[in-house]
Amino acid sequence: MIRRGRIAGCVLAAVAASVIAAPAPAYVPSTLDFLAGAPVVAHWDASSFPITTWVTPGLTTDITDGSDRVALDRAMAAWSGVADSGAAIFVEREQQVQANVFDGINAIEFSNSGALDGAGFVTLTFLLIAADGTIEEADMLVNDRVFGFTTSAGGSVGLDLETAMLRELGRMLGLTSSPLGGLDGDRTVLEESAVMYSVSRGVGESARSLRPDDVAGIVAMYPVAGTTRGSISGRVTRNGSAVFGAHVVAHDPVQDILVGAVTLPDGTYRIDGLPAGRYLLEALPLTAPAGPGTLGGIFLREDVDTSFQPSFFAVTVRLGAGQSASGVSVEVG
Ligand SMILES: [Ca+2]
Ligand SMILES: [Ca+2]
Repeated sequence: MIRRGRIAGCVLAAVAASVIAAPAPAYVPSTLDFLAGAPVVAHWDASSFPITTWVTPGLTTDITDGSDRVALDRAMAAWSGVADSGAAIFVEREQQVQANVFDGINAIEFSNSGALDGAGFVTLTFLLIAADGTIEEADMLVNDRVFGFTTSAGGSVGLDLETAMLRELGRMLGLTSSPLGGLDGDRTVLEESAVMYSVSRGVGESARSLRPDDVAGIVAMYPVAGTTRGSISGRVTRNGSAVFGAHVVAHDPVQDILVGAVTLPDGTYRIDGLPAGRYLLEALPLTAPAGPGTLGGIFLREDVDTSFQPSFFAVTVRLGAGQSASGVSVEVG
């Protein structure tokens, strides 16, 4: 049985797109919520790598010097080059393609169609997902009609294409929005925020390299044998009962690492893909602009608890290479 999962992409400001597919952990793999039973985590089979894509010839009409293709290739190389992850994706050819057509081709379509007039999304990713969570195909639609793109980071005109591609490729690989990040006073995205942060970078902002949360996410989804990364797991409770939807953030201030996960309905969380380090942990409610709705999937359920007080864990976890720490739990108020 094949179900079509549609995952909202890089939406400037909060546009509530219809979402079938969606996730679990601050990096969050896309999950499907069939309501009965456990969530299904969307993922590519290891044999799918490297994923081949076809892209619209010449990519965006805003850029004619070929730097747009370079930007896309660099974004693909960033995901493909993560040590400890088996994920890989590349452009096989430039050819006219259509996104959201499940034809066996992973298409990246830059569209200038008039049908996009007034459309608020920058990019959308469409995943074809089998009932067991296996991603069969991924298409990306880029709204070249409404939005201007640039390859000059920090420019005052246009969205940085490499930044947009890096984020949306994460969705093609099976990650969804991460709540790990924040906005500063003038509403720009904080530098250290995950590439997959719920709020995408706007004009003049860029994030061309993966943050530790993004790296942990792709490693957690597609680990290679012998990885030296470890995990921290436990449970968040309130008055002894499970807290669903708590964002648990592991922070190593010395190495400047921030990686998070979100608790499941039973209150448990698991942060995989962690480098060795000394981690402080905090449980935070999912709040705007990275509220539960931005994660989709099971986090659209009504029993996500967003009303508890942010709480530090009593313990600091010293995690050695490849080690796992379990039972790291906290009671929140
Ligand atoms: Ca396709
Ligand atoms: Ca354009």
